[in-house]
Amino acid sequence: MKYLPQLLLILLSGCFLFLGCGSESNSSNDSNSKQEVVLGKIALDNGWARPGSQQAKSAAYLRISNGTASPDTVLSFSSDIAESVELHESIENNDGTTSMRPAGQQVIKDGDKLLLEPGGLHLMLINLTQDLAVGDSLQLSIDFARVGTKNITVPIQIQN
Ligand SMILES: [Cu+2]
Repeated sequence: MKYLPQLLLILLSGCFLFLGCGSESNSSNDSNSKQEVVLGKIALDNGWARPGSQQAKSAAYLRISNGTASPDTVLSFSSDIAESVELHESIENNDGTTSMRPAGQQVIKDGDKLLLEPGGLHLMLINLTQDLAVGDSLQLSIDFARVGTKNITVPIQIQN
């Protein structure tokens, strides 16, 4: 009975060593796989959208600035007032007219900006669920591969 406290101590320290090893290996696993620390942030600003009628289309514009230390990819767009949102680019045809086509997935390098503005890249808000008049606002959600979903509320106006 005299040695019981010592025995407990040995058992306990054995436990701590074991736990210590366990948690160490866990944390190194995390940093190798899923856990990723994002420094800086993705900023959305200069947003606005054109007026439109229910069931018709509108266009929205904004600036996306990648202030993080790594490139990020824009995966998809959505809005609270449109059935779907597509990224388009305006192009000038050979006959001088302009048209637009879906733009591919955009990668924004660290420190870089993606500009969505009239005559260039823009968001097409398809099948509006309500009328949009000057003075109204709508919400845009943007899904990024690294930083997740970012939201911005933009005003309805005629021109920026
Ligand atoms: Cu378009």
